[in-house]
Amino acid sequence: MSKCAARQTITSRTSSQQQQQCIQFTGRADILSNSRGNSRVIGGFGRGSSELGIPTANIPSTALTALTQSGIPATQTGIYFGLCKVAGVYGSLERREREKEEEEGPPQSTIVPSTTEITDADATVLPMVMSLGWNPFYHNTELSAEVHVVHKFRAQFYGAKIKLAVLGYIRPESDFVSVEALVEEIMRDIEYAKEKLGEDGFREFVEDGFWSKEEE
Ligand code: RBF
Ligand code: MG
Repeated sequence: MSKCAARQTITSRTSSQQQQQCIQFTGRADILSNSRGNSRVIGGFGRGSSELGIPTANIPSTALTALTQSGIPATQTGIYFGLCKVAGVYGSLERREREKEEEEGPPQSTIVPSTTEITDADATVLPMVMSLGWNPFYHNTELSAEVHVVHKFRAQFYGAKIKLAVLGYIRPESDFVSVEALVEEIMRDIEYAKEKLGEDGFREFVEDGFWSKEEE
């Protein structure tokens, strides 16, 4: 399989109208370590783990460009599902104070490098759900891509390389009345993703050569 084959069976959780669109936008997003080194997991808004209990790997905006160039237009914001693999060395995250009180977007942070490798048990092909957009619930002013990996990792993986195959569209982003309602919706996204990834046409991607390919 060289590319995500057109799968006529892709459905959205929300409406049949989306159905047409997601066929068009499924594609492989290979954003693993390229020569610009811009595909490492960075620290984000700091809400994923603490406030929602749903940790997300934040994809740097530079890598977002690669993502959008390989099939997903930046304008097609929403929630997607697919597979992902985290590998290589990781470090810890050091937060810097905000320069200005009114500054928007993610706080400045630095990854303190280390030589610790992701364990083999964590470096497997895993299900993921991805949010691409503006997080209307939080009124973000910056486009962001965040990946929640459906797996219990043994450690945080800031700075690690992440490889993604975006396989389908789930729903558009929405606003919610509460954090609980947002979390509930994300839980439904995860269930939907697991179900879809077990189906013919998706299951095969776990074995794809894409995952073992060495990157430059
Ligand atoms: N944020 C929203 O404001 N609206 C959403 O519909 C929404 N859906 C999400 C779905 C998934 C699968 C994930 C991982 C995140 C989603 N988020 C959404 C983003 C969420 O607000 C964000 O991960 C946290 O605020 C941490 O930055
Ligand atoms: Mg996060």
